[in-house]
Amino acid sequence: MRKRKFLLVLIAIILISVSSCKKENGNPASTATPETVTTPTKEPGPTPKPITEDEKGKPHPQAEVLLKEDFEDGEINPDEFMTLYDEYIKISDGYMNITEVWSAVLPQYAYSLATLHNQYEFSATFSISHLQPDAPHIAYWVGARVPQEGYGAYPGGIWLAFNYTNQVRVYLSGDNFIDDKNELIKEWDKMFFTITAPESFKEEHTVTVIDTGDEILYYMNTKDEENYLLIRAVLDGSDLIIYDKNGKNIFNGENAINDLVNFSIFSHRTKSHTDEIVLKAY
Ligand SMILES: [Ca+2]
Ligand SMILES: [Ca+2]
Repeated sequence: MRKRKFLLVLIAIILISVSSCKKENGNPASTATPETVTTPTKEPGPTPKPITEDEKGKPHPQAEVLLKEDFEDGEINPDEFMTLYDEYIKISDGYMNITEVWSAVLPQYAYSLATLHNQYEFSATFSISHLQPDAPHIAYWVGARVPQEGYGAYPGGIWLAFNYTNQVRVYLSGDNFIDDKNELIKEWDKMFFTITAPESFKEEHTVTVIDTGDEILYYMNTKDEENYLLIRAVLDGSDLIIYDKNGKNIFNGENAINDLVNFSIFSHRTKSHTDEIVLKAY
């Protein structure tokens, strides 16, 4: 018995050393990892505050407010927020009302993940008074990694689109959706799947989207929970893996999400009433 164990161990050692030799002598392309080579010699730069694995991806109690617009002064600070089609934005009594056509609002910030901050937390507090069934894209979209154009018609972002029901659409770009004729869907307004939120947006809620660099998470507040997790999207190279609140895998597909951090709200042909939008970081 002992002899056999010894032999097995010996075989394992030989196999390991053969495979490591192969790696050393093998394909040069597979050994080219400049990031790991240059990291130790880098000049010491700023580093974000420590964050635990448990804190990561959740709204952080000590997150710093970077930009905030509560509409109390009747206008949107153009140094902090970019607006698209602002002729449809009407501000009154501390609310931004967008009740016809569409508009979008984007925080303007020089994001710096991993050097200055661990994560960015973007939230919008809003309700919807457009109370009739129509197309899924008639909604209030909250986006992360949004393209420079800032709204849903351009690819690259991940968006959750809210309406007066509990049905929330998760819009994704990339070759992820096929129609009933088995053809690839290319129209921006049809590239989605549906999840169910615990409460509708007839009443006001706060939606918070967090970007940690490798994960994008959406939360909303409910009667029972301050931060109810709607989805957790893991950006794993070319793969996009999405989980629900219970950790159940609800989507797997192509990761066609932009690399650069950028957020937006895009009120599209609905009637929306926004109390405030806030960008935080930790
Ligand atoms: Ca203002
Ligand atoms: Ca307000």
